[in-house]
Amino acid sequence: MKLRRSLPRPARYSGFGLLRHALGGAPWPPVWRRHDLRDRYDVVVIGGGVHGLATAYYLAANHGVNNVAVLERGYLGGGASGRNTAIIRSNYLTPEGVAFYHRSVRLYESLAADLNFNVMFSQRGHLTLAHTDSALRTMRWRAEVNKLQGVDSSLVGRSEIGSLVPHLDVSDRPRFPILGGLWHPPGGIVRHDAVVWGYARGADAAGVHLHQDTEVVGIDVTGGRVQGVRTNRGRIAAPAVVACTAGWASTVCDLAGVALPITTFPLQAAVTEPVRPFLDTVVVSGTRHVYVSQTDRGELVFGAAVDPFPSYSSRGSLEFTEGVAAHVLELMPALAPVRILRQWAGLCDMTPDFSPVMGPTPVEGFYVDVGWGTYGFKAGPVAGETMASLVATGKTPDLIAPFDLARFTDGRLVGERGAAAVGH
Ligand code: PYC
Repeated sequence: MKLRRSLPRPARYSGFGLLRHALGGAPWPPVWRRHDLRDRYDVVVIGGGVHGLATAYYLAANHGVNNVAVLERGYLGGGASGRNTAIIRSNYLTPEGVAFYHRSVRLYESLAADLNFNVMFSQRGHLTLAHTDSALRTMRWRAEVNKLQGVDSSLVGRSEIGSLVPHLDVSDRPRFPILGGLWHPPGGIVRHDAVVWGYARGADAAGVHLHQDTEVVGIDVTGGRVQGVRTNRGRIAAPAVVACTAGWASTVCDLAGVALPITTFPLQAAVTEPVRPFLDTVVVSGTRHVYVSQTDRGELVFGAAVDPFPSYSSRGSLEFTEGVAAHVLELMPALAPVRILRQWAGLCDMTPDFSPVMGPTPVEGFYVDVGWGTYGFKAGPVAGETMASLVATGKTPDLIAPFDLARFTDGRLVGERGAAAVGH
């Protein structure tokens, strides 16, 4: 905390300053700087998404470690951080998952103030619909596990759902009528680019080097210890290397000889033309394989389950669009005239238990923050905070101890399938 207060603050704008930039043509100062690649850093973070940037930021802010490089082969936030549906929640199923994501929601709540950057976190509430008795049973279970950890979640019935989201069809007409739901008021959505830019700006101001267009092509390991990385711009020596990649975690970790139990699947999402604000909750239906929220611009964001086959493709498919439209219309028939504007896919590194892989690896000095499946964006802040603590102190924080790589060989899985996302 003491160190955090002594961090240099990024530029702050007065109302007049904003006007001058907006109307007067004064150039905006860059949010982060370019640097030459040093041939040595104390920590190299692979991946310039929210996890990598948050890890670098908290290394500097909480531990005073700022001789840090974040290496991103494309542009900051151009991977999974820019290809998600920006849903934030902590209503998980396992005590380990709930505690972990609860901390993330707490960090999101103060993030705009901490970073002096408006991340547009809107805690509008998150509603998961149950269309079957077994789904209701799982939701009751989740609600109880949540409450035990101080997380606000409860089971709600049809009439309450009808008042929470008036456009939902709560009648008996649909093929799978809504029977009830899990209501989680602290859940919501955030502006994903703003989270990336806020962490990038904070890390840059603290002295971290952010290197875009810098691809890691090799990880040097000698005698079981990491020595550094090789990039398309040269070699960097580093006693600590942290893999914070999503979509390519198994190929990146393979460079260090670390095998991961990960299979990569695309997940598609779409956005509609803007319509008047009418939906002020996030609505999820596992049975219907769909989730819907409305952005501040009025667009509806639709997401689905992962595609049914592993792939590294991030192209959209007509099959997805047809499926998601049909499922949304079953839930909200009034949306029939609304047109889909665009769609995208992100890559999801799925683990067998639907929980991430975080912590040290058999290669000394090489750490992983991977396996983020369909739940990575919401975990960015807590993943950064805990990984930074691990790297700086050498001690694994309690919050991430259950997610270690060894659990797959020791048989200690953290089965989060029932709450990780929809319909996998
Ligand atoms: O876990 O909330 C979630 C989620 C939303 C979209 C994909 N996963």
